[in-house]
Amino acid sequence: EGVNPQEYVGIKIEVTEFAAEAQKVFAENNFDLAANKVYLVAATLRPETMYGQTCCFVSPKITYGVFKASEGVYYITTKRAFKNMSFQKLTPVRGDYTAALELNGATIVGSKISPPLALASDLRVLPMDSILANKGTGVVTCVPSDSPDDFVTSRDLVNKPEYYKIEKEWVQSEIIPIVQTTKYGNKCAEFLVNELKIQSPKDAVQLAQAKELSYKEGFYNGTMLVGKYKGEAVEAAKPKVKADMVASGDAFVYNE
Ligand code: A2H
Repeated sequence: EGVNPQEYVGIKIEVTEFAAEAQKVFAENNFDLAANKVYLVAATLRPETMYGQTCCFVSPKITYGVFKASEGVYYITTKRAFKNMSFQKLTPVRGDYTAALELNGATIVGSKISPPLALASDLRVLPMDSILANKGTGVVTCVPSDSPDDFVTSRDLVNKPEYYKIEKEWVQSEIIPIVQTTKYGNKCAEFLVNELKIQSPKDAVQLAQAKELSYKEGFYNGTMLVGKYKGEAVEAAKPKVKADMVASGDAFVYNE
């Protein structure tokens, strides 16, 4: 972790139906899923792109905690992230980060979700091997129009469903344009992945470059194509979408 604090927006993604494996773990821990709302909390730097969500990524290599956030409300994040939240007045008891139960990422894959603002429906939790355990919440919401990592991971999932132990149908194939850019069109991520000839989610060096280029172009030369701030510059729309999501209770600001 660097010297400068990083501000993320924590997006609350409701899990509407857990995968069978996960349901078993909840039952074993006497956790009543019918009586509580459980959200995956995804850390993002691009709240204005949330219209384009197509799935939510977790890592099969990460163990997540299910933590009480308020009465009847639980968050799924890494222990590290919830610990940080507990010192930022985002949880019921300062410094309390005891999980109600733990779930391996692999057991959550296939769960049905309902992400805020998403234009697509019937979305699922899918695996992403490149998620880092020591950044954000360990949960990444997938926006394949604007994130090169999300685009390449989604493409790999469609091409190798057996390898990833998923159903091909769980991957949303349609990419909805969210931001119009000057240099890279309205599917920035796909454009840059092709331009830089990125083959796999493991091409970390080129992906970092694509991420940098798409982030800058989207922020400084992007225009919203959808939503309440359609037609506005991304630079202007971004803080407004963030504020709206925080006000509606769909998101919160989280620092690390
Ligand atoms: B961003 P930074 Cl549309 N491991 O959100 C790997 N990646 C992670 C992560 C983790 N533990 N936690 C968050 N991230 C991703 C949206 C998005 C993002 C778009 C475009 C670019 C982009 C949708 N995914 O990120 O290392 C999250 O993906 C590129 C800047 O803290 C988060 O924002 O700079 C971003 O990486 C945080 O990256």
